[in-house]
Amino acid sequence: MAYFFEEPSHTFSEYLLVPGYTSPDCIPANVSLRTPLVKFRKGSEESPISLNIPLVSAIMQSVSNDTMAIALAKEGGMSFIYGSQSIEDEAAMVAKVKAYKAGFVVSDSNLKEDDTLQDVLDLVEKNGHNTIAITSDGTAHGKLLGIVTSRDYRVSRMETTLQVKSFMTPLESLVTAPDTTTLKEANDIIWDNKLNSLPLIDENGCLKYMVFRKDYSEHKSNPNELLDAKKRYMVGAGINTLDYEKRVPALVEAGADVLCIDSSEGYTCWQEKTLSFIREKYGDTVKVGAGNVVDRDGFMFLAKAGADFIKIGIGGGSICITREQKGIGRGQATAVIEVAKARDEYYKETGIYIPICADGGIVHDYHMTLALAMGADFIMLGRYFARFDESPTSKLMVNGQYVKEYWGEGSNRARNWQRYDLGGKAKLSFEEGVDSYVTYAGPLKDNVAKSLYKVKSTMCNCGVLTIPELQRDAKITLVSATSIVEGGYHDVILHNTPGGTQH
Ligand code: MZP
Repeated sequence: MAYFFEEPSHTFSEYLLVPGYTSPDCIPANVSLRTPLVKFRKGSEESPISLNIPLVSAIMQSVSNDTMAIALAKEGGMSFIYGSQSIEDEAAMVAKVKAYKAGFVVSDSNLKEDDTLQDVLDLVEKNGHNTIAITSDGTAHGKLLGIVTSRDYRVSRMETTLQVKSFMTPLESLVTAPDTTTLKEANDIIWDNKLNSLPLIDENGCLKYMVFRKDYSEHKSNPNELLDAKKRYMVGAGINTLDYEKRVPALVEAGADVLCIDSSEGYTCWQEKTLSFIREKYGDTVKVGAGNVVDRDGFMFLAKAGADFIKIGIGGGSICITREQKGIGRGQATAVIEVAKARDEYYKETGIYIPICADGGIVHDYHMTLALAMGADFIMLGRYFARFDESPTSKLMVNGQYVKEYWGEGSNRARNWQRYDLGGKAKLSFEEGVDSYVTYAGPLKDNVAKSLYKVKSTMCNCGVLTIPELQRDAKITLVSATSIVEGGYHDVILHNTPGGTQH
């Protein structure tokens, strides 16, 4: 006879945290959200990679590109660049993150000398940036000939057909510096010469980077940045169980800090094969997560197969229709609770702590706190990050409201059949995800700060200052359907519709 779980599976919205004692030092400013990303011998060593905040962005086309990765690493989390693209394109995105130097900007607004004032106006309108580099070939790395800023032209007094060379500030009147200049030196030059920007040029006079005055304060205000030993931003990358023999070396070569097998279901011989390939080729030097699983058996299987972290979640993603299509999955809270128990059991037996990640289904900020309290070490989010400026998709106006596009990896749009591979033909047989919109929410930095302030405040209510303390001391209660109703506003007439109840 089939095995029946005794309890129904539950999701985050069915639980609440019950406060613990809050002492005077228990304030949000004292809370640390640092958390391990990959396995380690707990008690005798630190995790080789830790996150400064417990958030990673989903391995999805509509979420994690190089722009997202840089923005999230600035805040202390990590993106996993999507694997449903060519090996070359994915490796190039990883390489871009690793090459990014905070404060050093590859100029995105460039023209040639014989372009016109109209071209300048069009470019300012398109990119929203007022500083335009004038180079020999109009590219970001051509020979620098001059700069145009809004101080160089007056639209009311000049013909829009006027050529750039007649009004740009030419190279000989510009302050520039060699591309070997450090950020600190560049900022000193900016201050000493009262500049707004400083072009850095190589020995052939080609433009490499721009350093902007306004970025200096922004750079200083990222105390949580997630950096590698060479002070580069850290980034993860998705792989699949089919082309790993080629994809893994390319991503490692490009500088990926961690890999993760991206699959809707991870308790499979294909994941085991992929993990053994990595272990045989690289030993423990290449870190790789696996998943997704939703119970003890799945966790133990991937732990023994050598995964560095294990992801939890089937069917809970906001764009996911796996449960409807195939009838597999489990309420995300129950899955996290059971896998966390298995993780602790495995640690007791072996001394090795394998971090676990709650992937998908986070709707409210308090779900993050619950996932951590239930034992997750970090959280993967798709919909949450898709709403921000930094996600790769278009921002559109739909029914008078700004939205961003967000589609599942199992949707016809993404065509990521590798993620759903069961050893069959190379195609997507049926969809397991939808193509949708999410409400546009602005910049990642502001939103993450707000969400994590809530997480920290709740941790203070629970009387804890770290994630391990939360996992150890949290008191969690399942709530009845009626008390869920009691949790929202009720029995009042609202002045206006409250914003921000859903994120
Ligand atoms: P969410 O944060 O939008 O709720 O969920 C994101 C997660 O959903 C991803 O990290 C991934 O595990 C999962 N996902 C991505 N695409 C699909 C799909 O098309 C999916 N079904 O379920």
